[in-house]
Amino acid sequence: MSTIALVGNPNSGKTTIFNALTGANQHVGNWPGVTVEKKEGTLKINDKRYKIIDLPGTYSLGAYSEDEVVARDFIMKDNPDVVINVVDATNIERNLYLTTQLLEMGTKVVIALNMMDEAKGKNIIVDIEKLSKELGIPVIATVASKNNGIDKLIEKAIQIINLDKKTETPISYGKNIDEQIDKLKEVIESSSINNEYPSKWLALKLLEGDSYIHEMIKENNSSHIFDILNDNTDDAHDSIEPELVIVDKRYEFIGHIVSRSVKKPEVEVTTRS
Ligand code: GDP
Ligand code: K
Ligand code: MG
Repeated sequence: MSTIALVGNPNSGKTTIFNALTGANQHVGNWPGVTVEKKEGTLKINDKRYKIIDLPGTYSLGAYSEDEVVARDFIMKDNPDVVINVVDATNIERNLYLTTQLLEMGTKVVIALNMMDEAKGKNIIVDIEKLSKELGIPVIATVASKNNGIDKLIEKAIQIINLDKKTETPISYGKNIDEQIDKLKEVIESSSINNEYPSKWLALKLLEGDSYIHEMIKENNSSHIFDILNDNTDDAHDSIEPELVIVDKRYEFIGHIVSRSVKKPEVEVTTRS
């Protein structure tokens, strides 16, 4: 049975979409080892069944909370066949930050651009086709609370499951960090680290100072990787911390895309003399 995971910021509409897809065929439990709620259900379309997972709402996929680790571990280790990334259309920039991290993971993604009714009310105009083209992944407009766009969304998700190609939208973090990623990637690949995670992603997380991945590498007796990491960070000593550059470049990537595909009303500036 293929698996479809719902990922998105809190209150973006994940559970509304989950309910629309699974109806009464759902089950609520807990993720092993943590108190985070696990919502699972099934969807039946044309005699085919799909497992639907409602992942905890997060703004990021780092190691800062149990929710983030549960969500990213599910994506990395359980390999859902496709991720539906629910994006709140009234707050596109912030929501796309999570999207950039899904793209970094190399997972198949389709965006449900939700809350389109509220976006309209706020005069936010989205060029869906352009947004989709710039991100390199399908974008479907939805109003989940009115069940609008859900059929089209699931049709697109299933279509992607059946495609061979993985979605890859490379984000450049600048010459310096891109080179460090490549170097670390090579070392990781020639080490004995488990390959549950793609090595390029591990390299990125190491540079970000991800505590969970650092711990995993320590436990793998691969501490020689830290020597390389330290060497690299020494080289770049005069520049700012890599994790700050990485965050910055993600926002730069988003800003570039949003400036081309989203029109918002100008904020009125009142001046007094
Ligand atoms: P989650 O935290 O991502 O699971 O978000 P929920 O599915 O719980 O939705 C948060 C709130 O937004 C709920 O009150 C929903 O009824 C509402 N909601 C969901 N989708 C839409 C939408 O497209 N438009 C509007 N106006 N409200 C929505
Ligand atoms: K909620
Ligand atoms: Mg929810």
